Amino acid sequence: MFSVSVWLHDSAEADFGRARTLVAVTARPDSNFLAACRSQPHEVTPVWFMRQAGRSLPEYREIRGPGSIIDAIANPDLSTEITLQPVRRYGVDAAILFSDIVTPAHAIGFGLDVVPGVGPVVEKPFASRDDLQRFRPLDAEADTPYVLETIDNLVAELDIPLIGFAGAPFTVASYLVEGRPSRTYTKTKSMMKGDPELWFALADRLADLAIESLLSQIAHGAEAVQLFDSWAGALSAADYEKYAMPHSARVLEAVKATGVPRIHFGVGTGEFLHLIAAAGADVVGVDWRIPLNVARSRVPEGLALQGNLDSSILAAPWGVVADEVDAVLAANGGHPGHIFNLGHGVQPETDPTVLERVVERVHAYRG
Ligand code: 1CP
Repeated sequence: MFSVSVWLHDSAEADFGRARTLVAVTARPDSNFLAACRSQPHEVTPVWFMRQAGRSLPEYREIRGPGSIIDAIANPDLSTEITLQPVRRYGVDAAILFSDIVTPAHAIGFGLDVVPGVGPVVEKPFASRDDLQRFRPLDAEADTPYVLETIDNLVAELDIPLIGFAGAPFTVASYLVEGRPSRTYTKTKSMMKGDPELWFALADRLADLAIESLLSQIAHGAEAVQLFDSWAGALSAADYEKYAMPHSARVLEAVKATGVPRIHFGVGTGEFLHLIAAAGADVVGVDWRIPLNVARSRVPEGLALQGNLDSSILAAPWGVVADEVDAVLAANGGHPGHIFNLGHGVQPETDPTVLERVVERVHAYRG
């Protein structure tokens, strides 16, 4: 199905004090998604949806059962099936691993759960220097064997690329510090500015977790990775640059040598898209707030864009949705570096048949 090549990873060595051998999967010549990630010519605009697995799919709700998503993630057969469900139904050009951005922190025993209908909840939020003791390096093979077994299953099964992912230090820190989803990020911002040394120590440990997790996912066959800094838009450009970007940049730099395309995404980051790009991305994720032609003017030549249909309009009549799909494609103007996606994740109430039609329409487009 694909060929592999072996890399020795220096930054990981620096980060963990030990050498790592990585297996980087070389591009499938037939993947429109990987070609678009590299801004290379290809036949059809590729499309996948953030949060395509789970949530809105009845077949997901049927097999998932009640309880924490953490238990589902720890079950490789179940996670494999959930990852495959949207691939079968929608005919998307990439699969995204069924896991969560808090999986590594949970795996090292930080003491968190993902509560249905709420999201990540931390038993004892990160608040002081003493809490740094609750971190240890992630050993992905030993701590998250279920994630890697899921990837092994998927790589054997899929004929499209699998996207691995991690949460960016800022976004994961926001859960650990606030203790639960937040709208204001009051504690996180207070720590950032009130005790920058503690903040940088926390963000540094979260960068380590993300690096180890991403490298292990790539070693097992993930052919692209996305760094989710979903809540980075809560920061001003200046604060993002000072307090968040250096840690994300370290993560993105650490996976660069694998050659696997790196997608970097945050909501509300239009005003500092140049920084999202400068952190070290091959593909910049764009939310629904700015058109792709404007986004393109804010990132360097040669970078691809991913986005950016407003997920909230998917409930509108089909004619409206179709026009919005066309508007996204028109704003891209036929640039080869475009991966069609939503501006953020699929919302739980989305009718899956609308997403099926979106995929058909994107694939039928000849720009
Ligand atoms: O079954 C459930 O418990 C439903 C909710 C759910 C699901 C399906 C959560 C809880 N996580 C997930 C899976 C998940 N999370 C995936 C798998 C792939 C897919 O669904 O297609 C991915 C990529 C994530 C990543 C994730 N988790 C992000 C980044 C993506 C984004 O939407 O910005 C974030 C911010 C989280 C935290 C999280 N996990 C779950 C929820 C409800 C939340 C968000 C909470 C909040 O609003 O802060």
